Amino acid sequence: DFVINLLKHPKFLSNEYSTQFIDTTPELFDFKPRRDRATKLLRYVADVTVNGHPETLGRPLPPAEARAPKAPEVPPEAPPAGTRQLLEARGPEGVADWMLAQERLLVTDTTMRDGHQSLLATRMRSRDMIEVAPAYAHMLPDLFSVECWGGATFDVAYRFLQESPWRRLRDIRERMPNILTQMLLRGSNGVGYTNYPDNVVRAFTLQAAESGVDLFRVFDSLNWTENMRVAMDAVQEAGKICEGTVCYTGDIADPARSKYDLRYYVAMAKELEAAGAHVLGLKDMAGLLKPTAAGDLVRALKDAVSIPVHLHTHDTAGGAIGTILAAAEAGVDAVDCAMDALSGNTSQATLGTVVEALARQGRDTGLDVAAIRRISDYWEAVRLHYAAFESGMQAPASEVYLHEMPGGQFTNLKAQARSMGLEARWHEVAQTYADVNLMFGDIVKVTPSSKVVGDMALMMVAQGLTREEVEDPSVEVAFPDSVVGMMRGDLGQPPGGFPKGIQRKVLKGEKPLTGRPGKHLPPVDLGAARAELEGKLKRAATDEELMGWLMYPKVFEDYARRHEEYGPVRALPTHAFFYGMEPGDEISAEIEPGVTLEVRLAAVGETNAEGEVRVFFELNGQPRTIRVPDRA
Ligand code: BTN
Ligand code: 3PY
Ligand code: ZN
Repeated sequence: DFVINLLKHPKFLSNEYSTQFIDTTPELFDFKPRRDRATKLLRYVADVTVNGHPETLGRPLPPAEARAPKAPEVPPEAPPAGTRQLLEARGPEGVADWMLAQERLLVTDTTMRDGHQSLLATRMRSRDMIEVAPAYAHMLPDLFSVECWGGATFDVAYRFLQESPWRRLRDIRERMPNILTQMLLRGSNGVGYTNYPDNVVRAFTLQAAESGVDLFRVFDSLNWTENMRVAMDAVQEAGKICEGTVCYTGDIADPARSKYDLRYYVAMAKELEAAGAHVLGLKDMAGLLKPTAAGDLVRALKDAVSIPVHLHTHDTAGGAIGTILAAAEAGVDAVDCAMDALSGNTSQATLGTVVEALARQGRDTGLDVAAIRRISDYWEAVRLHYAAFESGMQAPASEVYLHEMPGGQFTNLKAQARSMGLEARWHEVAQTYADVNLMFGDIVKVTPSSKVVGDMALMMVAQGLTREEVEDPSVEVAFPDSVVGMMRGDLGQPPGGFPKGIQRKVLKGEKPLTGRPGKHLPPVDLGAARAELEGKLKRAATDEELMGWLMYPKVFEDYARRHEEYGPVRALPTHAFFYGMEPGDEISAEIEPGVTLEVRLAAVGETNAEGEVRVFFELNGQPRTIRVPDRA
């Protein structure tokens, strides 16, 4: 290896070689297979410093005043007991009974999952969450739960952030041992975009429980209870809290949207209770639930079921606080909010504001507003570093009542529109999204059904197609694969089925499924799958890795390959991860417990004749030089 490195070295090739060269050129010792983690990380930082990060190129930069976020300090002793200890002592039914007995309004903090999914295209890195987890444990032990896993965060962690979602979960759990961790699970779609075989859904759910999830909010993207049972059963098998969830769409007060009326929601709530839900989730993923409707709906649900009701809503139109206060008045047991600095607009209602609104009243949350402000200050500093992923939404918008896009989809769809050159035509995309919904029979739009509607809407705007043209049997239309899959029944069945005309046109004569997709998908041989994965990795795979690969084979393989090349980039501060370093910058990266690298960037050289740049670091005080290609 040494000789090969020497022979290939540009200085050697260019005759600048002397005997001193070997001593002054440490990269000669960077044998590829044995390259250590520190060198891999330096290579990553050097590469991003020279070439930029593909995800942030051309996007707005963090403001100059952005500093390293500093989480509030916590005392060395263990944090006070919380809901997590309640679950351990009394089990999931015990937690549900306890919820019903509380007079105060229970609160979930969604900042680490839906908050950044809805505001920052899901791009928040684990390090920013893990650093503040102890502050949550010590300063807000009365939170009901912290939603920190699932939904889109799973694949984004592997795909764009080059980190393991499982490791994130274990780290948060360890540093926040007293508050329930909560995840969003898409029923038979797992944390993916289509149905998986039943045994994969079960194994994934059990693994999530094992790795640290306490409360599972399980939903189905077409509100089909049948398609939620495998996941719900697995949560119960694991002894964790099963929040069976009904998704809210339309408007119960609008007779034109009678498909989704009060009776519809009550009927589904009863199905979920009968299916063994410990808690009933009411998931208003787009923020369509208006205050008066919230009061009526919560009263009806509380009458219909005997399990606690947990409300999730979004502030897209600016009305979430009104919805939450009306629901609290009507007796809802728990609600979701996001820390102030990551709240509002497509995210959740503002946590501090909800707490203040209810203070010294019957439903006082008991949460400490000073603690909320301090933790929110931390999130404010974190958010600045994600400027590249801001949606540009400047104000709440009642347009959501037209398009009904989930908050968690909004920033992602906008980014997709931007990449297709359609950002300036956003309001057309929104109108088309609404048209597609009606063309598909007025369906629940939440991942993955919302992605299908979004794909179709973008395609129609890009190609200038109207709903009438798409529905016209004589107009040739190339439908996106996701649309074909949904019309075929791959995601299950919406109430009343899909409209026959459009279904026939999309399927071109193919016969749709009407049963549960999981019933037709053959089980995966997990032993054989592991052997295949281990063959690709050329090493043993953990159970977590196997589950990551089963959910997202290609995304996981790419992640694993990059991990070989760049090492534990999760340890880098966010600014260094997305922008590299400037000469004089110093960072710390804890690459494993107790092993911290202190990195200083000394200088960046000129691009040489071979198109390479030398980047000069100090690593724990020792000089290190890294060469990277200049691809700019
Ligand atoms: C990603 O692929 O989006 C995240 C992993 C980082 C890829 C690194 S960034 C430095 C280097 N330059 C690239 O274009 N890719 C790698
Ligand atoms: C997701 O599934 O990611 C969602 O946020 C749905 O609201
Ligand atoms: Zn949401």
